[in-house]
Amino acid sequence: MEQQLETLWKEVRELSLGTSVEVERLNSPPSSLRFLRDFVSANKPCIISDATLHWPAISLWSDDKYLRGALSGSSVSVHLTPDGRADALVPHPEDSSLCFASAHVCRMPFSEALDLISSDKGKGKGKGNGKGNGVVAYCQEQNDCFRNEYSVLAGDCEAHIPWATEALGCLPEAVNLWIGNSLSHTSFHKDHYENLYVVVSGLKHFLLLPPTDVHRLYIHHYPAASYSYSPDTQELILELEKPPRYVPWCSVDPYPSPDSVHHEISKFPLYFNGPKPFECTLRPGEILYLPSMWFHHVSQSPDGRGRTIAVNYWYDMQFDIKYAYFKFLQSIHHPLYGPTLSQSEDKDPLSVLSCSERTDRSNTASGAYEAKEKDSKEA
Ligand SMILES: O=C(O)CCC(=O)C(=O)O
Repeated sequence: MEQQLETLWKEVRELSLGTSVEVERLNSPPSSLRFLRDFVSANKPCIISDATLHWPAISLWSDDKYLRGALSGSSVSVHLTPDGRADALVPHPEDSSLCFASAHVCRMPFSEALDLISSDKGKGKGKGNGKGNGVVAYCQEQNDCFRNEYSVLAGDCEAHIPWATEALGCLPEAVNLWIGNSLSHTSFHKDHYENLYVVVSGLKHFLLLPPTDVHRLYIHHYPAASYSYSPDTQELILELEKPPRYVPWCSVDPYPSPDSVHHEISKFPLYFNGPKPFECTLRPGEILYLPSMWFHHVSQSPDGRGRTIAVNYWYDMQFDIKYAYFKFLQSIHHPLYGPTLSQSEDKDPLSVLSCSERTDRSNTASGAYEAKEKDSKEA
């Protein structure tokens, strides 16, 4: 089976995605027909340059006074972690194994959140807990937060991406805002959405792998844990969920520390010795089409004020034959892979929209929105 899977990874690149690690760039927005035919149906990413430079957000959101004034009465959701890695694998609080850690999520006045993101404390250099714990703040919540918490900014962006809406035949299910600093990282995962991702300020760096490469991410079950913040001690404490819950998550960290690089390569050879991930940096005014079920890892380089701001539009995906093929592929055991996802997680064939074996944020606290939405549709 090893050989057949390697052939699959190679053929998908040769026949459809291309053999370079670059994501195809379009100089202007495609027609809805071309977008549907060449990218959505092909489940293939692309970047559209000069797509949103006309949005008022591009100039207005670099002005702190404007943002603070417009959002002066608003409180927003902020994810707090010690090191900028939320929904990520970190050492277990009780032993040396890994657990899946969710951020401490709180609401605070927008100005306070912005100060925290831009300050030294917001960059993880604040008062520690003796174990190097600072606090890194990331304004985000994948629950349509742009249209809920930031509705006063609605006029600064388009409500939807017209050619994508026409191609996909629906309006976005959720529009989310992301404001982070250089430390905010999002670990490899996938989503069951067609994603149109727009950078407004700073740069976003994406690593992308197609769904056919699922075995290369070593998805295993990890015990769920979450951070809680104590305002008195200004510490984030990691606690395991009780009763225990297990989250299937990608094991690969694509940027291991120099100390651990050899160890990581030997643990995850299918990732490190296989085809390189697609790689791209998104600039203000550009849109990345990130197809449904593609694995993505996201990091960022801030603008002059220490921030990266982005808005993304999640459109419903079709749970069609591609999805069925993907689930079948995922169920195949790779000899180098270790234990596979438990098939018992997915007993009910009608539960495809709510099953917990999806390695995406529906397994996590921050993905509750997606899970809830999908479940309610299924019911
Ligand atoms: O910007 C980020 O940090 C993550 C974005 C992401 O994972 C998504 O849009 O699905």
